[in-house]
Amino acid sequence: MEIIDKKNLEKIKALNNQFVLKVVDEFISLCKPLKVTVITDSQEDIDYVRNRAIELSEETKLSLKGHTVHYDGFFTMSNHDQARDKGNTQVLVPKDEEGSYPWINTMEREKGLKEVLDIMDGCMKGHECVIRFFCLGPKNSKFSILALQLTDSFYVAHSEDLLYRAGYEEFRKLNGSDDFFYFIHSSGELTGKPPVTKNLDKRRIYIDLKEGRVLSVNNQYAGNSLGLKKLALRLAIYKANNEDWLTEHYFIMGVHPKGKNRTSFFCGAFPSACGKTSTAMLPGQTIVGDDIAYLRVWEDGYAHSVNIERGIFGIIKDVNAKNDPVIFDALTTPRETIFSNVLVKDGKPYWIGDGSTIPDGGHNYSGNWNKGKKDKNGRDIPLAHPNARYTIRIEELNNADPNLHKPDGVPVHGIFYGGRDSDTMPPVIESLDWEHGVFLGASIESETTSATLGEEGVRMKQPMANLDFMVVSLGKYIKNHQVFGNRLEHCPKVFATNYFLKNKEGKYLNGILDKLCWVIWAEGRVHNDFNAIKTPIGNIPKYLDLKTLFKQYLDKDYKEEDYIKQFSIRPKKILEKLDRIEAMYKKEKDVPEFFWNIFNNQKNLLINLKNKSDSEEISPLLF
Ligand code: OXD
Ligand code: MN
Repeated sequence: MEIIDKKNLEKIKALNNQFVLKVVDEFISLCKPLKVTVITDSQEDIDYVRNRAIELSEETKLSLKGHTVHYDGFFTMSNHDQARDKGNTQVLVPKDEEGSYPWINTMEREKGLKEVLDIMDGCMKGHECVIRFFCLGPKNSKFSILALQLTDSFYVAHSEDLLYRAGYEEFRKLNGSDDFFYFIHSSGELTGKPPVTKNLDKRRIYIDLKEGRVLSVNNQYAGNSLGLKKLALRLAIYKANNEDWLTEHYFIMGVHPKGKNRTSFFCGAFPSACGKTSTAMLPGQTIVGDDIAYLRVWEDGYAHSVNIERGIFGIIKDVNAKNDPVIFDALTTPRETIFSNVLVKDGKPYWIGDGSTIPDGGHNYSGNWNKGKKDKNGRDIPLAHPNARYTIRIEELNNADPNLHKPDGVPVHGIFYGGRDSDTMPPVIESLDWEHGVFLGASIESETTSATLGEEGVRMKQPMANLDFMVVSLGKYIKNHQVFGNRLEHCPKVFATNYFLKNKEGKYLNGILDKLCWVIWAEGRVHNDFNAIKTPIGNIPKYLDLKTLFKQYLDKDYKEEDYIKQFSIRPKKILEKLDRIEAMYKKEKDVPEFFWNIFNNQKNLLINLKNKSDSEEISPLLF
């Protein structure tokens, strides 16, 4: 502890928590930083983090007040640190469990710890290490979990300040308990200016369930580095699924139908880069959260949910004034905002699909950039990375929901599950009941995107958009969903959405803002405002209801022929999907019976439908 000066050590000691001291001592000794700085909830400390990120060139100021840009490591279009690294993310398990979960990367705990602790030995040499305390969830709330972060990246520490609630004072209230998560992160050896991680081959993100901690090294991309984001998500999934609540990859939004004087709250899980944030930020609605929620059965008979975050780390690609007016406005006005992996010219950020005229040159994640620049493998380097991001606070937005920090959270009236599916499912369907809703969520498929490393456009299974973070068996997880809903007096209605349906020529069948109509329709269904058409896979909207909603909300004339194309049921395609689902779930040991009952029932109904008609697409008007 010699390297922590008296003032900083006093800040830790004031917490009266032996476990905090132990963790700090252990990892400072291992990582060997030059200096240690402890950050409390004081404005002075928080400003220090923001300023250090700039002094160290991890962030650079842009023209608009409060705006900065950060870059993550980049060597080539296929070797970079611009997305989540699923391959090097491992869940540490007891020896006899290694390799026994088909969808989870597991490694024997002792072996994994040895490997990562070896890599971490001296990883902070020459760096300043910052110690931060946060609260995952609202303060003074039954939902919340505290988190301790050690990192040598001021970009990470600054991002967490935008994204999470400060928790130093909450740690004081712990009364010495060791009931918190902790995260040790190091960018490792750095290269260049701005400084980026050099040894990407030694990037590791190891999740130690037993200790409630994650060790992450040789990376900067927030999905890998920020303890409180996807790393805490995994620890919380483990905790929730071994208790009686849920941790989900959900946004939470308030839906405000015109002329109704009511608010309904919806959660929604979509894989990364599938329209999740842009749903939560739809015009006329309010946002509670865009990424991660904790849910509990509440005294009023509803499930209540809280956003464990208070900010957004959103994908910036295709955010423009036309398609995402609310987000675009937030990003083009002065406020504390970190842009990452975008193009900068004369202090202004540019990104793919921003609707502006792109300059021919500037600075981006590959250094100096000119139109036509290629990596050393001859691949085009786009002006901004497709997974370039922005980080902002929700409470500063005009559309922030007033319940964001409410310790009781908000009641959940409905849940959406969505994926990137070009040819199988209609834009929106309503489940027949809760268990069918769990089945729909568990059967989400989605084509891969640039938010994770690897090839794009490959169809993958994405149960509840949570498979990347799954640290318990899928069977147990699905079962917990079933049980959770069955405990509720007021069960949320479940909807499956698909914003990405295309025609045979590969053209999208819907406009980007059409999702507003699906959301408003779903909200109306919760309150019995609309009738629906029952099909074997669930209930779909009636044409005339949608026609009215399109006019009212988007001022669009929604044509019946478009409705028919979008809402036709495709038994052949859906049966193929069921085959894929079957193959997946057959590999799991403990899939609950209700899942197979629904599966078999759906399959029979679809086979009947297919036998009745020669057409691959059955018009919604025929049901
Ligand atoms: C995210 C992700 O950043 O899911 O939210 O990748
Ligand atoms: Mn996410």
